Amino acid sequence: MVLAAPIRAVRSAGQVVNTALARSARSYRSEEFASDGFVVLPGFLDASAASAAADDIAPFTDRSRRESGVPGVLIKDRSQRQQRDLNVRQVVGVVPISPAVAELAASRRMQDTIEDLTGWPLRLGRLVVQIDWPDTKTKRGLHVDSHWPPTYKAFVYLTPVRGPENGPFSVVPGSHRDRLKKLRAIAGDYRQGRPRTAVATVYSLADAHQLLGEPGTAIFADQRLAHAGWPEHSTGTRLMVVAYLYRPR
Ligand SMILES: O=C(O)CCC(=O)C(=O)O
Repeated sequence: MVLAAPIRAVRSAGQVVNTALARSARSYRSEEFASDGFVVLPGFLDASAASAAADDIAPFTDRSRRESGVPGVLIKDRSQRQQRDLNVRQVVGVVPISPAVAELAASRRMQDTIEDLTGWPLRLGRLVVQIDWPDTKTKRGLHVDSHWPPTYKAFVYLTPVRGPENGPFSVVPGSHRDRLKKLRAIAGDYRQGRPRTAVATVYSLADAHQLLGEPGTAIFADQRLAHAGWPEHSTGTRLMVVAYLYRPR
């Protein structure tokens, strides 16, 4: 398509300008969320509901299984489309297979919580359960989900994540507010032909906090944070609900 390249260029320029100007993170209603870009809420989901959800998902942790067998429920292995995160599976559209996740979605608690944190209405997009088998070799490095517009996620651990060996979701606190560093990262990514969401050249895992928790712990995050699954996941299959949250356009 002749117009595709100019349209992409205009979009990228728009992202750069918006990234440079973005101040909105400072105006979140929650001071903690404004300053750190995330909160960890232990016991967000009852331990019994987390355990029921983990049981619902257990049949899908069979690596040889490629089809869910349930209409509308998809099994997506990252290994089928990329060379990193080779031990990550997402089960997409989990409501029909997990009454516990269905109840969480129907409760609107995730939208209410992120709205309380940001002060903005947000809508729930995709709802998946992520299955992470141990991986100490192929984890994706520090990245953002977007530079602009901001996107948000709620993660709810369904299995214990007690240390680096369980592959915790990890973030560089406050990095959602950085603008100059992001512009440096975007420029480097552009020059090197990397995806523009890679930020490992300007942030280090040494600055990242591992977010630990028992089953039922929720993490709400501004996904402009530099983040990654901890790359020394050596023990235990990690299960977590991932809810995508967006500002309506
Ligand atoms: O697996 C993780 O903890 C990282 C997840 C992640 O990078 C994401 O959802 O954007």
